[in-house]
Amino acid sequence: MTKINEDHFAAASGVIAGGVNSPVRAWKSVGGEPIFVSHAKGSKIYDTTSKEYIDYVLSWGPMILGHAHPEVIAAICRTAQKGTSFGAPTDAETNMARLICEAIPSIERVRMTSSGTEATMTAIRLSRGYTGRNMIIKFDGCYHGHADSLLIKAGSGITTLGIPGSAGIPEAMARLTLSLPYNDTNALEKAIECYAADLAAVIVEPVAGNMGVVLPQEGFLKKMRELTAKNGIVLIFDEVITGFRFSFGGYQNLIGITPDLTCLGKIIGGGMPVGAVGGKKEIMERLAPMGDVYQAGTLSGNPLAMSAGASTLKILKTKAAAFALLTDQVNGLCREMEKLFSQRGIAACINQIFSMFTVFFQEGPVLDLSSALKSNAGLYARFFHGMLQNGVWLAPSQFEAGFLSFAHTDRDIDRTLDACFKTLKNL
Ligand code: HOZ
Repeated sequence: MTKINEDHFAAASGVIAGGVNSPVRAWKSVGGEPIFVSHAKGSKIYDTTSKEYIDYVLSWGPMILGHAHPEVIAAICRTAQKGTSFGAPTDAETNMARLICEAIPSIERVRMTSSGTEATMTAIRLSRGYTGRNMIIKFDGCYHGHADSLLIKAGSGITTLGIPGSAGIPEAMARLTLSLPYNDTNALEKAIECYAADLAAVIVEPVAGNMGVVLPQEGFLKKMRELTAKNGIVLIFDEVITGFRFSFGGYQNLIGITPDLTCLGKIIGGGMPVGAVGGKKEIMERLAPMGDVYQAGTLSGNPLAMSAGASTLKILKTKAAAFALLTDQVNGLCREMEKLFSQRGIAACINQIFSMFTVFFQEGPVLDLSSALKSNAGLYARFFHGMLQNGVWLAPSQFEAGFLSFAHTDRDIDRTLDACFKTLKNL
């Protein structure tokens, strides 16, 4: 790492708590000090010394079109000329809501927020208000933002830092959240049998992306839908990461399972701060001002975010064939990397689905948090630094997802494989 980057972190640490505005960025689990970014374009991100990296973090998922896509930037600039926040309704919000409702049929009504955390927090409150019950089920290693009810055995920074949860959450609150092993249908069945009358919601990442990528096993989500429907429990799909990442719509469109509520974020903001909660009209209309469940936000439906999001979604709508090609490209990358690991005799397994992947340093399979935690995080850290030195920017944690964009080229893939080859030689 260059002296210049160290200076940036030292300066930040003097005024920002921990030097970062979100914990995983601090590189605590891979060691060293975080590289500061100056700009990004397409598939590349640049540090403050102008060193170029091929970016597989993509702002943790949103930049599916690549960084600074010209149409998205033009839309933001046009909008900015007319004012950046009104705190009053605009047609841009209706336009955005229409795009979402058309793409994801389970969403009959939507409410925009400024982050995924606000979306999941609202979904939980709404479920509690709607059912008149208090308890919720989540799954170990799933991360649904940092609202109190959802930080129990959470993935992302909580898993990265190896901490059980967060201080500051009243025990009485924590007791209302049951966290079960991901993919464990029996545990879910038992918990619902025991607590059905008290359960307001089951919330799940239908593809887990915050303990590394973990795929739902056959029948897990289907059974979840059956059990929740049978017991009057609201099923919430957290599609903040998966929404519009695999196709124009949610992962739910592809698997034919209809949740009651869906949380969105990331891609629908085109790189601007956005979240959304949507679902059945009957539940959504419990939100104030029509209903008795309160939720609000000065910057909700912000014009800049709406223009970046709508222009991103409009471009994605035209990319049905390109989504398939992107998956082929990621498949190719992951299979070639697997070969390199095996040639070097390094135990690694790659979980991949469409354009999301994680290299776990272990034999696998990785099906839940406890199996993810068996990974050799120290080896991941050395791999991360080696790749970085060779111009590839991966997530600074074993327990996060990698992403590709439509801007990644075959040359990027070749360069990544070359970086991988060089890194593994010295691992
Ligand atoms: N929680 C995010 C990853 N799953 C990290 C957010 C950030 O640091 O920007």
